[in-house]
Amino acid sequence: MNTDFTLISHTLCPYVQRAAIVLAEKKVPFERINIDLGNKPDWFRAVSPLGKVPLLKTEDGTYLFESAAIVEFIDEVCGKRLHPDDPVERASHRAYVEFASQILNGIGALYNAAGACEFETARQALRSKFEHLDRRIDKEGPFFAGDTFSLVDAAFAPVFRYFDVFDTVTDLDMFNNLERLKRWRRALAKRTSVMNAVTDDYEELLRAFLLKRGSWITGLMQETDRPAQAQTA
Ligand SMILES: N[C@@H](CCC(=O)N[C@@H](CS)C(=O)NCC(=O)O)C(=O)O
Repeated sequence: MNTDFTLISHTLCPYVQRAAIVLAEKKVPFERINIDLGNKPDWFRAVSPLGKVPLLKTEDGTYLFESAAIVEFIDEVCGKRLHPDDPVERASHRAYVEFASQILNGIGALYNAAGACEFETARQALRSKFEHLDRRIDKEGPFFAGDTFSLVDAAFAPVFRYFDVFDTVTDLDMFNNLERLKRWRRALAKRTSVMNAVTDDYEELLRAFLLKRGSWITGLMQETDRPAQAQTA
């Protein structure tokens, strides 16, 4: 098994987490290099066609880009397959990995929303996608396709992680009454590969990132933080 992989990363990137989770599921050791996306190094610009992370540097020095291509490559060359054998099921899993990417775009729309209306529109759009997922995921769980962890799980774990921080800021009513989804979220949060895909200071870094947005959620965070600041003053 190839153990000479380098994952070019950013501390908060959910797409990087997908690759880190799949590498961990396959028990493949890898080096992780975090780069500053606000000040991209020249070497990174030279090897990243879209200027984005993740990149996976393989043993022969090839830089792979796009998380979907990267995780499928890892799945093909390392250990037991996480993608289903059945072609229809596999195509459906690929589509739900893309669905997770669309939800990540929706999360971006939520945290970038400038005002209450925009925020509410983004919230509702996300909620309806989660309602669809709650109907689609396996009835018994705990994962997307039942008791076997798949690439769809690796794509959704970073999605749910955002809500661990959002939940400390405001009640988004995102998962209320979506019992299968809540069970899935809990199962993913307990998974070692998922826990280790970010550093211990992830929540702190995400909070700092959100506080700098100057968006509607930034205001909500400042309101939530105010009583604590007043107590310590
Ligand atoms: N479709 C890409 C999305 C990757 C992506 O958006 N990465 C972000 C960080 S989470 C990035 O590198 N952004 C830098 C930029 O756009 O300049 C994938 O799946 O790998």
